[in-house]
Amino acid sequence: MVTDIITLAHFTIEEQRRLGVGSGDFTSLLNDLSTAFKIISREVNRGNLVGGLGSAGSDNVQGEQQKHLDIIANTAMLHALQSSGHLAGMASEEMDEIFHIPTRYQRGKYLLLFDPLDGSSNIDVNGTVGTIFSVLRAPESVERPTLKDFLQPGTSQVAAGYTIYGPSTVLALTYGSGVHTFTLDWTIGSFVLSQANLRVPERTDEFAINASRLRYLEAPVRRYVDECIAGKDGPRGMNFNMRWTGSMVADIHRILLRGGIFIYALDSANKRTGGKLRLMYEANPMAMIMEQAGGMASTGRGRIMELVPENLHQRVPVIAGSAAEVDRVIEYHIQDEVKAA
Ligand code: P6P
Repeated sequence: MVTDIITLAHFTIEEQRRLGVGSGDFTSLLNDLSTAFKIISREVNRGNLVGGLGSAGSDNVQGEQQKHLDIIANTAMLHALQSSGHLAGMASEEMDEIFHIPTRYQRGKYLLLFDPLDGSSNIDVNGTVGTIFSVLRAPESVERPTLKDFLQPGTSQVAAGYTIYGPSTVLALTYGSGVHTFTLDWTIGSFVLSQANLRVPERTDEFAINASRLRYLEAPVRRYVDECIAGKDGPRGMNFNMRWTGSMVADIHRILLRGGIFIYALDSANKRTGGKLRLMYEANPMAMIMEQAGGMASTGRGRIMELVPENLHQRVPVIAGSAAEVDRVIEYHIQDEVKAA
């Protein structure tokens, strides 16, 4: 029945009742987050019609060229969430420093970190992009959080997820009891439950890597990728397919739904910066999604969510997806270290 729908708010309230947690603050924060996602989806969908494409003529803290939509998405997040009354502060890939909640608004107990428009290099060619977010608890009785209050390991995340702006706008969300997806139904203006308690398929025949980086890879990762490419005549005895969209949200969402392994490892070209992807608002939230869906998320040498952050925009290697495949890459790292010992 078309009326037989479960909205994001309804699902969250029921889940909190089932889990015996929550005071409604979190449901209200999610509601404000969903407002930001709707605004960003609208702006992404209108693209050039509102002058949203192209470069903004500025660089972000990463030294990367900002697109108009990067700034539009960042502003949408700040404006929709600063007055929620549930945040003590925010941090964004697009801002050097943490964002303090203006004194005219009530503060709350959560910290929100986000990449407002991941994969935005694809936006000018109508590629899939997304918003990645991570929710932490602010330390008790902290009125005005400082940077150190944000630097918590991924295991401290209260909730995490992403919204992918593709043919559909889909929110993937976890607050520590499974991963659930919600599709934006524009006809009623609500995110509607599409799948509850998703599980990443344990095994896969797909891998995701930027193949132009093969020559930079460390031995264990290079071994894994070469074995996939060798196919059924190689050590794996099966053929693999490769997908790389240039948008982490799109690759992780595909892996969440049909399995796979996402690899942006440490390599000789990015070793100086520690990797490419950012720990606080890309790797950690995606790691929580993967682990809550039965997958894994590793640097190759350790669990991503156990890293103690040293700075807000810190980069890390990311090897995430189907457990059996991530496990194999970790095993190759161990074998490599034993050989080197
Ligand atoms: P490359 C987008 O810039 C991003 O941060 C991720 O979304 C994506 O997976 C990766 O970088 C793509 O990197 O080096 O292949 O362009």
